[in-house]
Amino acid sequence: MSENSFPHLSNGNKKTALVEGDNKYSYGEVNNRIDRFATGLLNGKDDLREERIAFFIPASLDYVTTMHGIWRAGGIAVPLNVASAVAELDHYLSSASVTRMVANGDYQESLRGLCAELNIELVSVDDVLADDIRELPEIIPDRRAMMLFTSGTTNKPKGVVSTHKTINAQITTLIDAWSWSEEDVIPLFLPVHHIHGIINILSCGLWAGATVHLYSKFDIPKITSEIIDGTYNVFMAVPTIYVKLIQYFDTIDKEQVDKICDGFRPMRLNISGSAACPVKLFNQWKELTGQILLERYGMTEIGMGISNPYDAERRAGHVGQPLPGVEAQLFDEDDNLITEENTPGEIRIKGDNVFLEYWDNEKATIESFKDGWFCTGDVAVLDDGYYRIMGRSSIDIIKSGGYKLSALEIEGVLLTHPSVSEVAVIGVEDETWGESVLAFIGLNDGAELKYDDLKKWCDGKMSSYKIPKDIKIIDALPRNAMGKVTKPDLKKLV
Ligand code: MLC
Ligand code: AMP
Repeated sequence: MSENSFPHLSNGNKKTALVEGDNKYSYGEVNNRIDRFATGLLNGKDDLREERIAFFIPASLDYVTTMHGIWRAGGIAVPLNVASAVAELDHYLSSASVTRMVANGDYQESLRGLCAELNIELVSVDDVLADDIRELPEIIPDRRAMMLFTSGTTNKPKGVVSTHKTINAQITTLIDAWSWSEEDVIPLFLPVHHIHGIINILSCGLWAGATVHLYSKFDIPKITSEIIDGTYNVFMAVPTIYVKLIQYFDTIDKEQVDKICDGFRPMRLNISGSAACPVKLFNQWKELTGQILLERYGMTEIGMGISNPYDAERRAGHVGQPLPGVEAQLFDEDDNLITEENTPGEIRIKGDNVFLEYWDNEKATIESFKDGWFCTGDVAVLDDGYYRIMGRSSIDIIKSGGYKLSALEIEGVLLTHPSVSEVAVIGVEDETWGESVLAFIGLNDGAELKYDDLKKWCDGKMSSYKIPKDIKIIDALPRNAMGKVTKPDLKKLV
């Protein structure tokens, strides 16, 4: 695609694209601003030639301007988590060789020291916006477009690079499968450094000509008051959000709960994804709102892969069937294709939706593909025609609140605490978060460690959702004959 193929982003289109607080912006206005931003970024050059430009901006008009401006000018957009700790940012910026950073106001101030240290030019959106628009480069679909950081089975997060073609495929399959249209109005309150917020909500919304309401965080009172007013007809969230809404209902009076549920009832679609939606939650939501949640399965490297149908049975505890244009198959540990039902295997994916590479990490890229299939590390069965996710092949990957966390990354940080001699991190089942982080810690001789002190110490070293929710002090970690910590044995201690 040429980036400009978002069909509704065109001059003169008066339809409202974005709502941010009391402000509304039409597709035409947004389009013009993107062109001005792209022109400013180019600053006389003909093409950014895949320069990595990071931005530290919550969901907003400025976020959209920056993302699309980078795309149109031929750069690689690197959206960052505005809740990141400085130590995490250092890794993202260095490993992506970022040369420019876009941030406004207080966010900009918080980055000044780090950007100076890394020799990164720090600019605001207003600094970049040009007064007029110059010719922009022609972008061929195979060009790199975006890099998102994902935690995996390695210590530090890897940069997942997608091309314009990847992004196009990820968006258009959902436009059709979920019947997006110009009539749609959706709130975006998920973080905008992950595909759930970026692709499924923001990009699909803008591609379809819908209206996207932008929130910098999940603000329950504000969002539910719009729901009561009937503002939205589509709602997409991680399971934790549905849990938090139900928990909120326990804190307000019944009349108010009924009003909110009546606001959800007429919506055309409620979606859950990014982590398993428990059957209990699926049923509770149906009971409360009449909505049959559409659960789907995706991953940073593939966008959405498997989805329950829009027009047919949405089955609790199942993620559905491969989306149009996506091939999905299960393979056993010897790489044999599994064709029969109810036999667990790793989900492997092929299609234009699959990412190009891990940035500057050929080894990891090669290792994550087998015979052209991307190996997700998720284990599933086919159950009466629908995929059901069983879990992950790696115990070191934790899904908490919809965030994918690496146990190894968290262990790496905790090990630098002066009292800690050894540590093993696992995910434990949690009703609110899906899984929560638990750290087993061995202490140095004579050392003591209180949870609250450790929590405080972790501040600034990792994002808050990575900080263990609990710790257990242990004399010695269980190890096998090779000296490797046996995490399944730790799980038994919980
Ligand atoms: C936050 N807290 C946690 C936590 N996250 N505690 C345990 N486990 C977690 N995971 C704690 C904080 O430390 C803080 O504690 C308190 O909760 C409030 O923090 P918060 O950040 O204000 O929480 P809240 O706004 O309620 O966040 C919940 C959430 C958020 C669900 C809105 O986690 C979220 O946006 N998740 C979505 C992530 C996402 O988009 N994933 C998609 C990835 S893409 P204290 O003590 O300081 O008060 C992908 C592919 C696909 O997965 O298929 O989509
Ligand atoms: P991320 O790397 O953050 O994109 O997270 C992708 C991972 O989220 C997948 O590999 C799965 O483990 C998990 N995931 C996404 N959707 C679902 C779902 N519906 N059910 C279970 N796990 C899911």
